[in-house]
Amino acid sequence: MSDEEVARSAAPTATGGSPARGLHEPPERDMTDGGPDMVQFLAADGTRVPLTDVNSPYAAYLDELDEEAMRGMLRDLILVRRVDSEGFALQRQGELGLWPSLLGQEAAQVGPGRAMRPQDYAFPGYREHGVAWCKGVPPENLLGMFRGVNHGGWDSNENNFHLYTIVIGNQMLHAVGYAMGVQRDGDVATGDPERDTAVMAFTGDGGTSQGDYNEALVFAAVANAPVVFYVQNNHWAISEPNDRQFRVPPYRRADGFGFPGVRVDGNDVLASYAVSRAALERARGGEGPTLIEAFTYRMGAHTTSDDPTKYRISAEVDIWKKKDPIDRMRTYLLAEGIVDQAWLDGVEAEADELARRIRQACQTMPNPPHEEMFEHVYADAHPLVAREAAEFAAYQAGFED
Ligand SMILES: Cc1ncc(C[n+]2csc(CCOP(=O)(O)OP(=O)(O)O)c2C)c(N)n1
Ligand SMILES: [Mg+2]
Repeated sequence: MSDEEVARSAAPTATGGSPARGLHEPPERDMTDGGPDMVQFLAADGTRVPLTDVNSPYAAYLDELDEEAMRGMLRDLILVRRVDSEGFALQRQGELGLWPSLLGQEAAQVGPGRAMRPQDYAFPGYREHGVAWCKGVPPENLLGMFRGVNHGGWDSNENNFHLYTIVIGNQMLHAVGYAMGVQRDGDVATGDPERDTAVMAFTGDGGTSQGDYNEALVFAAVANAPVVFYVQNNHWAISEPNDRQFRVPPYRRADGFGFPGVRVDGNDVLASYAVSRAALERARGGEGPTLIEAFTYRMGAHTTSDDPTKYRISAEVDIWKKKDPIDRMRTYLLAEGIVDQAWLDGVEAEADELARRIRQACQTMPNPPHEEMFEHVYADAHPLVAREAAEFAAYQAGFED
């Protein structure tokens, strides 16, 4: 039997419960093909896609990119992947309780991350390590929550990157609320590029099924809020595939809310950058929301607690391996002579150093005082929390040392 057949035959007993669903049978249509509406500039083999009606509206943003910026994009992709693999390793070595990997989604995150201006505010889910990187959040700060030593680990307002949100879709409402605040502060459509502000809200394909998501889109549309909804369609919501999530793809659903929707190749950093630039400029200019669906793939498990061989076939993963976001940008820049092997070796050395830094920061993170868990629950003191904190202190005091 092939690996795939073995996995298939093992699935019913391995998943347990009743009735066992077994491995997901992909629908007959090719779910790995983004279709003719998808904006793409870099094909999977690293060659430039000719201009078409679909991608040409975004081409001007790429003309602005000089060689330094292109190299910066590739460097970000490589370093972000290293941050991620270090997070994964630290979990496996018992240093973190959990790690949600972004493997395969680097371009889907570095594109919008680099398109945002410093004043733009990002509202992430829990997998947006690449956006965090581009917004300037030190990667070691991402680890605290997954090590269980804090509830966040960074000041949202320092880099305009909100704390991770585990409650699926919830951050979409926070983002729209913030964007409506930006509107009321008058920081939209002033024409001042340092002042005009957009908000970017990140969620996944699974997030689009949540009430919060749909409520947020209604509010944003009606308020004409300066927000960009960025759905990373990585094709899986834990073990739920796209075909159990929607019949009409996320980008087309924007029409029903009353604002533009666009599907972009999330494994193409140039395309995800250019499409994000356009949507952010629309928002800052007072033209309202845009929905971007970044068509990508979750190459790894949902988190380190998950085993995707229980529910998806390896053939699907193999198809996506050939669409790798880093390989295609590297191939393109090598062919154009924008980078060479010496430059790549330099970035690899930088990645090694970064991994060392993250590891050391993780292993030396102090355990917080127990009382700290009662802080920041509410903005102001709350009698119930105060009582619980006092009870806990009394309990702790009951121990001899
Ligand atoms: C409101 C809510 N329901 C259920 C969960 C459990 N849960 C955690 S991740 C997840 C799947 C999310 O999938 P998707 O939005 O596609 O994001 P991805 O993990 O693929 O990045 C679910 C259901 C949760 N965290 N919050
Ligand atoms: Mg998903």
